[in-house]
Amino acid sequence: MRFCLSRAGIILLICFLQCSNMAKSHSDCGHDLWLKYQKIENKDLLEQYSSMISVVCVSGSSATCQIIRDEMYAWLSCMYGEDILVNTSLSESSDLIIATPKQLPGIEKQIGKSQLAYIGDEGFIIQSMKFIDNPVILITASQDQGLLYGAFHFLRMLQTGRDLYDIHIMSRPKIQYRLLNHWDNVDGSVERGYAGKSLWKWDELPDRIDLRYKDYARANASIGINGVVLNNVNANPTFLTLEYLNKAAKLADVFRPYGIRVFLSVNFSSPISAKFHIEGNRRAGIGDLPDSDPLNPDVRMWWKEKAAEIYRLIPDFGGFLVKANSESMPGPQEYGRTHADGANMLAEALAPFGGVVMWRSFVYNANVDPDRAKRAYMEFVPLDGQFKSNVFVQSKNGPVDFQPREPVHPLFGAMPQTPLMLELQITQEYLGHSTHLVYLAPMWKEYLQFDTHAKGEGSTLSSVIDGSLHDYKMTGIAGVSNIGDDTNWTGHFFAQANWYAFGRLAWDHELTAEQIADEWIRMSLTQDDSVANIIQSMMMGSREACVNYMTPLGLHHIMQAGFHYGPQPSFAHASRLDWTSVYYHKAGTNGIGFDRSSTGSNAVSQYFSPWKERFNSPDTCPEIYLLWFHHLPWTYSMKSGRTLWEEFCLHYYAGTDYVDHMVETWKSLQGQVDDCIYQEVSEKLIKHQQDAYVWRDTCLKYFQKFSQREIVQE
Ligand code: GCV
Repeated sequence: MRFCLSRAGIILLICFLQCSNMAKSHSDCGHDLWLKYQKIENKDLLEQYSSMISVVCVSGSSATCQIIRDEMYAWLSCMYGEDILVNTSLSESSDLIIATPKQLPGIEKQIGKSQLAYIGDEGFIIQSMKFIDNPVILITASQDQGLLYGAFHFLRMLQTGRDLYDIHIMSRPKIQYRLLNHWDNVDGSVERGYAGKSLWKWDELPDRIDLRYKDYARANASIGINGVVLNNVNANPTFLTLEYLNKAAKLADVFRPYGIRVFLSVNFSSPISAKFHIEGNRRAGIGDLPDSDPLNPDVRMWWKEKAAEIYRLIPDFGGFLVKANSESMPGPQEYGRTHADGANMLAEALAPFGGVVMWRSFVYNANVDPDRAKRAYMEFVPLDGQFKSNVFVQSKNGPVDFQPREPVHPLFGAMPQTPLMLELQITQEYLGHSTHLVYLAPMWKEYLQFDTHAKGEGSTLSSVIDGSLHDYKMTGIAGVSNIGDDTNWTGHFFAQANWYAFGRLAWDHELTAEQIADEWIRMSLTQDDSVANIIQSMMMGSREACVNYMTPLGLHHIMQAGFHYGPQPSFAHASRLDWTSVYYHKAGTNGIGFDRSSTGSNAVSQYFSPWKERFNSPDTCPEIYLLWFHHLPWTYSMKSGRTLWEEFCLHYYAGTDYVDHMVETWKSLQGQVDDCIYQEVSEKLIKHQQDAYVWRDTCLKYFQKFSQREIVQE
C-alpha cells in the first residue's frame, strides 16, 4: 500500500517543494531550527544513503506513527532531491523498517528479548540486519514513542553525515522526566524571557491552535524532551481555572503524539478565596477557602477535586511544579508547616492519577542563616525521607542563582531518600540574555561531571540525578526555557544550540559538549567540515569568556539589579541585602571575596570530604571558586605567581579578548553560512563585544578603588 499523505504530510510536502528550490539563497533565518530539510551536498554520502534507503515501511497506525511517516517522507525526499516511498506495509523492497515487535512479529526473535527489555518504554534500537533475506535497517522500540525518538536519531545521523554500514545502536534515556520549564505568564510576557512574547497565545486558545505549537513539539521530540511546564513558577492561580485548563488541554492534545506531557506551576494559595486577597501579596486564589493550610482537610479536598478536574481534561497530565515560601510566593510555612507537608498534600491529590510534584528548593529566608548560599540546604536536608514517593525536590545547579559560575549545590548527594531533580537555566538571565553568544553545554557538563563524593569517589552530580547513586525510584531534569515567539525562537540564533544541548544532555548526560555542538552546527549551519570546526571551537570557549568578563575567580552576583544584564558592582541596599552586589563581593581595601570557610560562614561544611577541606583552604580551593569561598588580600599570591589583583585583571581581559576573537572568527565566515543568520549574528556580536567591554571596564574601575593598583592588561 502506497502511503497517503495526511494533512501534516501536505505541510511537509510543501516544505519538500521549498527544499527542492533550496539553494544557499533560501533562508529561514533560524526559524527551522536544527530541523532543516536540506539536500545532501556530499556526493559519496548521497550515493550511499540513496542506495541503502529508498523504500520506508512504518507500519503502526497511531498519530505518532503518522508523524514518523511524514517526517521520513519529507526529510528523505528533500535530502535526495527526489520523491521516495513511505509505506505502511512491509514489502520485499522495504529497506528501512520502523516498527515495534507488536506491529511486526518477528522483530522480537531477531533482536532478542533482553535487548528490548534494556531500552524500556522510551528507548530504541537501530540495527542493520537481514529481513526476508534483504539487507535492511530496522528501527525498533517497545512503544511508538521510542520509534519516534529512533526516527529522529536516524535522521540526525543522515544530517550529520554518518555512515550507515553495519549499524548497532541501542539508546535509552538516562533520565525519566526531561522537562522544559516555561516562565510564561497569563499576559503573554515571559519572566527572564529574551525572545519575544510567550509562544502560548492564551487569548486565542482553545479555539485557535497556532501552527507553531506543533513545530515546538516536533523540535522537542527530536531531542527527547518529554514534558513541558507551561507557566511561570511565580504562578498565577488563574491557570487552574476551568477556562485556562481548557486552553492547556488543547496544547496537551497537540503535544501528545510527540510524547510530550503537560505540567503546570501552581500557586500554593490557589484554594483561597479572592476576598481574602491581600493587595501586593501573591496570595490571591481562585477557591472559596479562607486559607491554604496543607493540614486543613478542606484544603486537601480542594486539591483532590482540582486534580480530578485536571485529569478529566488532560488524562496524561504530568503534575505540579511549585515555588513556595520564596520571593513572596506563598507556601506552607505561613501556617507553621514544612515544605514536606505542602508537597505531600499535593502529591496525595495527584497520586491516584500518576502525577508528580516538583517542589523547588530555591528558598533563601534570611532568618535561616546570614549566608544565602547555605539556606536551601539547611531547610531541605532535615526533611529527607519525609516526602511522599511522587515528590521531587527540584534544585538549581548552584546554591545561589544560575550565576555564570557557581560551585555545585551542596544538596546534591545530601538527600539520598528524596529524588532530586536538577534545574538548569537555558534562558541566559545572568549570561547576557539573548545578546551574548554563550554556549552553555560546557557549563552544564562542568556541573554534571562534578564529583560530589557523597558516597566516595565517583559520586557525580549526574549519578545523583540519574538515580544510580541513591537508587531513586524516579529521575528528572528541567531546563528553564529560552523560547519565545521570535522568528528564530530564542532571540539569538546561537541560543538555539542551548535548547538543543539541554535536550541532548537530558537524554544522555555522557555526550560531550563538543559532540553536541558539532551535531547542532551540521544540522543548523553547514555541512562543511572546516567551517563546522571553526564554529565549534568558537562556541566551546564562549562560556569561560563570559565568566571571565563578568565574574572571574568565583566572584558572583554583581549584575545590574532587577534587569540582570550589565554590571553593577556598587549596588547596595539596606533592606535587600542578599540582592546587593556588595554583600557578595565584600570588596574593601583589605581584599575581596565572600568568606565561606570554617572561620567565615562555614558553607564549606555542607560539602562532602574531601571537598569541604579543599574548599576550606585558599591553597587547595580551585581558583575558579576562590572568591566564592574566600576573602583574600589583593596581594594574595596566585598559583601563577601573580598577585590576586593582577590575575583578576588578566581574567577580565582574557574574557574580552575572546569576544574579539569571536567577532573576527564570525567575520571570516561571511558567505559560508546563511546570509540572514550571518547578519543577525554579526549585529548581536557587535553589541556583545561592546557590552563585554562595559563589564570589564566597570568592574575593574570599581574594584580598583579598593585595590588601589594599576590595571594590568598583560
Ligand atoms: C521565576 C531568580 C529570578 C526570578 C525567578 C527566580 C526563581 O530570582 O531573577 O525571576 O523567578 O530566580 O527561580 O524562582
